[in-house]
Amino acid sequence: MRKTQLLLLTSAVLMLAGVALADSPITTWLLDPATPLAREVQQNFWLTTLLVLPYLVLPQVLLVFAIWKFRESRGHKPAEFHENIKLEIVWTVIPALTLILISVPAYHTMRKMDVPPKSDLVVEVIGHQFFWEYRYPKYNVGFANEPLVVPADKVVTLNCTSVDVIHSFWVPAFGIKQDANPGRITHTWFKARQGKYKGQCAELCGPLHGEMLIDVSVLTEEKFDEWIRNKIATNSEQEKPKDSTTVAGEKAAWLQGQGDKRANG
Ligand SMILES: [Cu+2]
Repeated sequence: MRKTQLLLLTSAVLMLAGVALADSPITTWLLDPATPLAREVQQNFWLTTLLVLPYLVLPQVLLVFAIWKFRESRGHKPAEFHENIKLEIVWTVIPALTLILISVPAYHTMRKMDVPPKSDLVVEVIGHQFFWEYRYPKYNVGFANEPLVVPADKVVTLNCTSVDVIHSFWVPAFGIKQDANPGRITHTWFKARQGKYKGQCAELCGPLHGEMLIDVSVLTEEKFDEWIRNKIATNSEQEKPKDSTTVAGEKAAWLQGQGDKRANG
């Protein structure tokens, strides 16, 4: 018994250490949301959890109580009754009211997500099998398979689309997850504080879906200006920006390299 407890404790400690040491894990949105929208998502999460918790606890308590209170010996004749209209109305109406309570703030948040406020920067996000391409129409800059770079505390609107299948742009710390559909443009937005954030494609889009990661660098305004100046300069130095076929080829080669590394240990 002692040994099992020790083993359980050790694995729990190791797991916590793993979480703490991991390079900015994708799951921090719940503890540390990076945008006002993500904070609302977090508040909705806790409100929902709190409101539905009684429905988990109460039946379990009643079940254990009934097992203990109404236990009888073998051969006992069971009671024969069914239906209780009043009780059934009560246990339908109360959960329905709970759902309404949950839905009000949830709809409020979803409306905010759906309607981008006046944006400071618009970025076009284009999904490819299996990487993301970003274009900044205001600066005439575009690139693929590199981190998305945006200024901090500014409203950034993303216009999402895809050239092949359905992808989904998901950055949990920003509280956003938006489908990128071929032939359609969808919108999402965020206003993030400075930092580096991770995300990934959230729509199964093919064999390398799991490698379709997202990195977002949120820089101070000065740093962003510097970055965009550099980007404009290098973009015009090149004869023409890489087209997506080149990037797809590079990505395939890179993935092949990763696979070789793994295979060779
Ligand atoms: Cu994808």
